[in-house]
Amino acid sequence: MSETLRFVHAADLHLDSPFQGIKNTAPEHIASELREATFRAYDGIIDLCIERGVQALLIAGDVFDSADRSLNAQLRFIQGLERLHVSGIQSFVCHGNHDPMDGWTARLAFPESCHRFGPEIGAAPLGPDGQATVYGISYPQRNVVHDLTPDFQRRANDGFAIGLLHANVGLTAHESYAPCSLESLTRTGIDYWALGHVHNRAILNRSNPAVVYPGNTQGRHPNETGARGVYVVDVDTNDHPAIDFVPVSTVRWETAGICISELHTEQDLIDSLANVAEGLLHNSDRCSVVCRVELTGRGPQHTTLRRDGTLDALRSEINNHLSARSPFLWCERIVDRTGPEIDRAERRQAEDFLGDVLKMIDELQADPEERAEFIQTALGPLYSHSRARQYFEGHDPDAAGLLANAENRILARMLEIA
Ligand SMILES: [Mn+2]
Repeated sequence: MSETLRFVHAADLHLDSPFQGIKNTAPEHIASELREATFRAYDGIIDLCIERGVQALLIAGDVFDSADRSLNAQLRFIQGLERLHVSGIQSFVCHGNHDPMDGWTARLAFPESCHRFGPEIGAAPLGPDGQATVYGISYPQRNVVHDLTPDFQRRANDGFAIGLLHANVGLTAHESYAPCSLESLTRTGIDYWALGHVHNRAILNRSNPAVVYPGNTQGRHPNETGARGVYVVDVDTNDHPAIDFVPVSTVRWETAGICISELHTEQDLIDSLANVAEGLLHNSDRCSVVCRVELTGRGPQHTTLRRDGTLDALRSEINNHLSARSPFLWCERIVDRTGPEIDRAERRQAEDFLGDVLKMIDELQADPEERAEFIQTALGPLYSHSRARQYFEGHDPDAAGLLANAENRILARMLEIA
């Protein structure tokens, strides 16, 4: 390649995500800001492309949150592409499992500079002199169970070759979303794999070929924490890509933990929660925050936390102070994993049933392998259940956490101090 190339690689915009869970509990201004969040992130990407003077925007699938995409989402998506078009920036789009081609699509006019890939692998030139070529394919329907990469093959006069694909690299064998491997991606001769599907950003390989997931552009639930964004990619004259993350999300999901062992009064508990919430908002780079707080440890406040209505009252106390600010913080949930204050060491020494249980738990906690086996046996029926198992695929249970939780429940029941 004779000239340098700059593009933005985005994926998983999930435009018009409903944020269903929060919508029902949060005040109107927060619900509407969340409803707008995926669009604001997208508009931020368009601004970024124009500010950085890139040649192209690549979007690797899941543009829309559902196959039954709203007209509003489609119109606003095109508005962004139009802004790029006016600035002389090309766009390349493929669709994934959330927005496959058999979903409802309005017949709308796209700008000429936008290339949308169909259900067969296609190629399109990038740049006025064909300095790069983009290959891509869209999902015809939600499930694509085979590896699509063998049909991608670069040609000699492609320039810098980019593959735009929604796919699962190197995960479980039973994946329904175009499973492939680093080896199969490398065999194609493509220089940069602009992937989508995995929502946490990851650079699986930096070059020859670069294999990159930018992650989603706006977190949508408690497991999608922190800043979310896109990669700006600069390809030098030796075809080496420099890959730079730029956040675009306007609302961040965060989780925080508080240990109650040193909190003696209810006021201590409230102050500690307020400090943690202020800290999250302070460190959010001027983004709004939706947070979940987990309370752990043993202490005198456990009995207060177990009283009806306590968790709701604590949550309201935080939200009354911080949800009206701009940027706002909204505590969506406080999870109580605390235990009663007891002299555990003494109980453990006792020659009784509870002493035996605590000794057994300690042995399991000290041996990760035994512990995992014990928990797997206990959860076996759930993991092999014909309907439940799909929700657990690829998720190992948090054995230590489950066991600690079980201990707390056993202690609470047996000592009747819940
Ligand atoms: Mn997705």
